[in-house]
Amino acid sequence: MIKNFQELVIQAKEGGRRKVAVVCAHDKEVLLSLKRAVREEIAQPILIGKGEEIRSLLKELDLDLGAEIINADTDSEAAELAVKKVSGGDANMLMKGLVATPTFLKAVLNKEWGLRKAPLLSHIGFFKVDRYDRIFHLTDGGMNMYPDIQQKKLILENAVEVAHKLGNECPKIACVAAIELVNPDMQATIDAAMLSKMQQRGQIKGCLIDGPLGLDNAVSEESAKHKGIKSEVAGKADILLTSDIDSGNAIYKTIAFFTEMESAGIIVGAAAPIILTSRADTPETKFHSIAIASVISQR
Ligand code: COD
Repeated sequence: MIKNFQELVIQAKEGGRRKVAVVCAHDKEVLLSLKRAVREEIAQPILIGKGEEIRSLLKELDLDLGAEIINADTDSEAAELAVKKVSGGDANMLMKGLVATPTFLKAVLNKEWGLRKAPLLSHIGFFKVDRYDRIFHLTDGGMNMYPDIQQKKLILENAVEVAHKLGNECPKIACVAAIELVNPDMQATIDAAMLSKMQQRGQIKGCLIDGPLGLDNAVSEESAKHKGIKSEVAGKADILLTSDIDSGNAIYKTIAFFTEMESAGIIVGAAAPIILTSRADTPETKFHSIAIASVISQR
């Protein structure tokens, strides 16, 4: 099981360079992340967007990425060209640059030339914080807004597949809610309990699920013990399922802005891994996301 981002980068390097089609590449942080990915021999970028802006930024940053540059006049055109590069087999992965997330994702979901594969695509954030001994996965704070129980099942199945690809054969999943008891007035607690039962009955395989669990009970054995929770998952969660994009995104950004941590973010369930980080994420986060996408695309 991959325990930290250093191990992840080593595994990404073993797979050799992957072609990354970047949508709206005129972004400093994106180009700096690609600089590192090129230097580590993980990526070969294809930069798509406003050609002149990309060239002048490369010059300003004194970067030679050896990249193909493809001009696109609008963000939608850049997204379409990049997605077609991946669906046509000319690139292995897609990366979001300086473009609005919905514009980017609508191209990914295009019915004719998009990258749909699994029944539902979903976002996973990956975090390594000092106080926790493993990289934990957070889903879905980036794509699906208000998933129902069936969509939550699909989000979990995507997350389980990724955990398996990263060497965790039976990930522990916590369905996070505000409280650890089922309250009929709180839908998140009902969904969490149902997902937990679905795993026990074999309707969701390859993992252990428990919920509802508060975030504290999910990642702290001490907290779980204090509340008298007996669970194989509590305090040891590998994957946190959030009830909706608001809570997922808020947890993602709280960790990113208030803690010392390493992180990454990708969309899974598509025909190829998709690197989707927030505009505010650092070049390091974007680089880790390229590395994780690369490892997943190898497997
Ligand atoms: N996986 C597979 N197919 C999907 C998904 C999905 N996650 N979401 C929608 N579809 C399909 C639908 O079945 C339908 O066939 C078609 O796509 C259009 O569906 P709509 O009309 O519900 O979807 P859109 O195009 O209006 O919106 C899809 C987005 C992913 C763009 C939308 O859900 C969105 O904006 N999500 C939030 C993204 C965001 O702002 N993230 C911010 C954090 S970075």
